[in-house]
Amino acid sequence: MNINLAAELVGLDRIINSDPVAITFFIGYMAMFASAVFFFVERGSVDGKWKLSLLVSGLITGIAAVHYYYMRDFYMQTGTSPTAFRYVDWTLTVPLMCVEFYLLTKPFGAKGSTLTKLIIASVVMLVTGYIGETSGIDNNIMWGIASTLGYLYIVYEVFAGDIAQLAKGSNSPALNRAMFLLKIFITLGWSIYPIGYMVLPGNLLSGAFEVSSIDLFYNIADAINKIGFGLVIYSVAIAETAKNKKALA
Ligand SMILES: *C/C=C(C)/C=C/C=C(C)/C=C/C1=C(C)CCCC1(C)C
Repeated sequence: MNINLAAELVGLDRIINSDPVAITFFIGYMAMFASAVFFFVERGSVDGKWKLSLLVSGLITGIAAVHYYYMRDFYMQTGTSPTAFRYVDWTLTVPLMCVEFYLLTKPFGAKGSTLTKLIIASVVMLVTGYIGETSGIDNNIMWGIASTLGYLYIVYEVFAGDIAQLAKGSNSPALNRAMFLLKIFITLGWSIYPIGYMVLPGNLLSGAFEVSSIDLFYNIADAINKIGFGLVIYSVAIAETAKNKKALA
């Protein structure tokens, strides 16, 4: 059997023909997997209360790795967007990112109700986004707007709401720097997703990019946001652990 035919049968021709979407599914899978291993192992080198934060970072990237494994296969076999897998992944991982904000501000009095509000906002954002992506050309702008309201609520909580107020109570430079970076992630990093969504037929950027580039936007955004978010938390955990060791010595 000819090598190209064999490759086509398993969908590998997309990689051989250097399809950028297929390549980012591959790299995304490996990067998520490697990051999950890193966060799980590094749990061992941070102080008690940070272990849970690193565990959550490991779960976020680990859950994403499993979904990328399936999404990559789905894309290779069909050449279409694995939208359902994508949203299952986000429905699990975005609330876990809210948990990270909660854990960071818990020492300064974060309550369960703050976490609940963030999780409700993320579910609103994702359910309406999913309906928008699957309900066809006529309504995706409307659902996109509804989803954006959920997104803006999360941004509000982190910039001016409970999370912002609580973080002010901390006098740790490492935590303040982390909050600053996480704000950049949720404004610039997370804004890549609605830009990808706007490439859908009938939406504001339709025609500006190929439809398949939606997955390119989402794959790049996922790698930046999930791994970057985890690394920011890792860096505060390491800094705070070192500070405690010094204080004890
Ligand atoms: C790890 C996955 C993350 C951080 C996913 C974040 C997803 C979003 C911020 C999605 C936002 C959307 C809008 C704001 C409007 C259009 C529909 C969405 C769901 C793409």
